Amino acid sequence: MYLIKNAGVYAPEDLGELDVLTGGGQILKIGKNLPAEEAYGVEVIDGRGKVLMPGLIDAHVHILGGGGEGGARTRTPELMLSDAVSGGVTTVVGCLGTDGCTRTMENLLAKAKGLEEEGITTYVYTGSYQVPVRTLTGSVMDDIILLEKVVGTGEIAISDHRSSQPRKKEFARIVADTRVGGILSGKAGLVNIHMGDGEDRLKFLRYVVKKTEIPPSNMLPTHINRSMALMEEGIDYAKTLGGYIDLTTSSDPEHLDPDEVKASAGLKMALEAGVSPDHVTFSSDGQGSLPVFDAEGRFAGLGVGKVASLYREMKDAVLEEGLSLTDALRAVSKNPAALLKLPNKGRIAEGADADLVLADRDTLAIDTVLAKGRVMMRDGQVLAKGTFER
Ligand code: FWO
Ligand code: ZN
Repeated sequence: MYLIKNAGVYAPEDLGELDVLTGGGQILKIGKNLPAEEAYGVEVIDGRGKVLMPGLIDAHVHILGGGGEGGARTRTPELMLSDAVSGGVTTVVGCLGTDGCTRTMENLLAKAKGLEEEGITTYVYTGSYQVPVRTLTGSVMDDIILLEKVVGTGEIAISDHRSSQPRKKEFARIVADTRVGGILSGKAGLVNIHMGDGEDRLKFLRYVVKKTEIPPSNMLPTHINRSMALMEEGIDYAKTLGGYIDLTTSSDPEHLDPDEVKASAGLKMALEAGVSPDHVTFSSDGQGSLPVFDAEGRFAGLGVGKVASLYREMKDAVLEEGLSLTDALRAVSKNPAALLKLPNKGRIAEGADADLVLADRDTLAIDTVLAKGRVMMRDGQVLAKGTFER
């Protein structure tokens, strides 16, 4: 049991300076001057001068590794536990990307189970870029209903030279099957959609919202900040159709697309344009490849996404863009939790999971991280290492 005393609590709403008691993997009590019952083995953590935030939720991580667009030597490495913990990320949703052949659903599920055993909370999307969707059971709906960790489908590529060039009705069918799979299993049924640089941009999503009975909350287009044109269309989609947009926080200066919008700047742009603060999320694309192709579509090099970029962009949204900590935190806690239908994640409340990040109030440097009530990082040092990490 841990009693975090006198921290500024951002749930993500600003609750002021409070004590938070955890035990059995949950947040048990939030209040003023909670007594430290040492007798029950309560360990006190001093929260003075610090802010306490919900553990971050990263809804797009290539936990198995991804890449390969430059040949086999460019297949990226898998996620290590400390990559997530050191970035304050306590929940991840794993996905496959371009390579849905050598990267398999069996492997993805095993990696998700491994990370769960090591101490963080994991889910996965079924499928990869490709259409028809490469599932485990042979059906999108069955994968979601029958496989506990499968919360949706993705990352399905559209408007991209690497997509399967699906037709809009094929796309609508994937969203429909995913939605019903979610309804029948009490899970999100969320389609994570990879947006490329193609000119059709969000046309398929507009089609689903306007021409079917499916609500926009079953679709999350990611990489919206990969160009200013897509950023602007994403803002319009969110404002006029109530759509949700996800900004990718990983970027590799060496392979930076000149037109790319930094996620923290994109969040400010969206909020200033009048997009509802509940409709913008960040995700890292961690361990995914960040490939660059030239005008003729030739591979021109690649970087690797980092889960740590999620926290960095949340921090920059506050320290560089001047957003409130609440507005910045929503994008990595409450909003992904709502879309993923994870009621016990992404918030500091009694009964919620004890996924918590304690950071310096001024620099937002991470001090302590709890995942499912276990201290994974303390005084800035990662304590919980993955099985094969030093
Ligand atoms: C983005 C994942 C991209 C993989 O367009 O989609 O390739 O399979 O590992 N990454 N293809 C990166 C941009 C948003 C910068 C992926 C990657
Ligand atoms: Zn992608």
